[in-house]
Amino acid sequence: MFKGALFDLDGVIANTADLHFKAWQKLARNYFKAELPIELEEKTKGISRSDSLQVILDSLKITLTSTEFSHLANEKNEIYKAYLDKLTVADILPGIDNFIAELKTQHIRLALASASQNGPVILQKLGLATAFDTIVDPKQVAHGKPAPDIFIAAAQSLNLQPVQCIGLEDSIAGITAINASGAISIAIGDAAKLKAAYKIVADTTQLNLATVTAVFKH
Ligand code: B16
Ligand code: MG
Repeated sequence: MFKGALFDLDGVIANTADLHFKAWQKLARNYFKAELPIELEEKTKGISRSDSLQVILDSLKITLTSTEFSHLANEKNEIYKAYLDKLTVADILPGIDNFIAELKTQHIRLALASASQNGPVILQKLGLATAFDTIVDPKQVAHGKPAPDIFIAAAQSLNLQPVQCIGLEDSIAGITAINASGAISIAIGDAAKLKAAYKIVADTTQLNLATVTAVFKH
């Protein structure tokens, strides 16, 4: 039986993944009069704000000074935070509340392993601030997803080894990170995209103790 659950946030606990891309689209329209190619939505999922901006600039073939880069990254965050204003408990993805409750009945420890610097604020708005034993600060890890650092740090924060944990993710970068950490990866979303995961469920309603216990053979 596993002892820890390492949760991604955007796209796993709440549907904020959509809001991130909406904010990038608005930024690109405002500053570059550009429409972002839809494939950038997946390419920016799970990776840090600055890595996402770089992916977008590369796609648009735009070079910025470091001052301009920081300004745009901050602007995107302001747009995103305005979207977060409306976030409430009702925005927790279906099934997540029950899943967390089930994990707690088994004394499984929970860590947040989100790339988002807005993670603590979002958990507060969702009424989940006390649900997690630990929250990893993404600024404190050397390499962002797809590197394994944040999942290794999340397991360590629970005094566990990654192999004693499951990791839950909606992004390709996140699944790569979990696999490299040694934890058992569980993907939520499109099976064709997330095929590197150990187990894939179509949506959060399918996350439950029985399903994740069955995949954990340790
Ligand atoms: P912020 P996750 C990630 O969150 C998002 O998937 C990604 O789109 C975003 O760029 C990143 O957080 C950084 O977010 O700008 O709020 O610090 O999926 O790892 O929970
Ligand atoms: Mg995510």
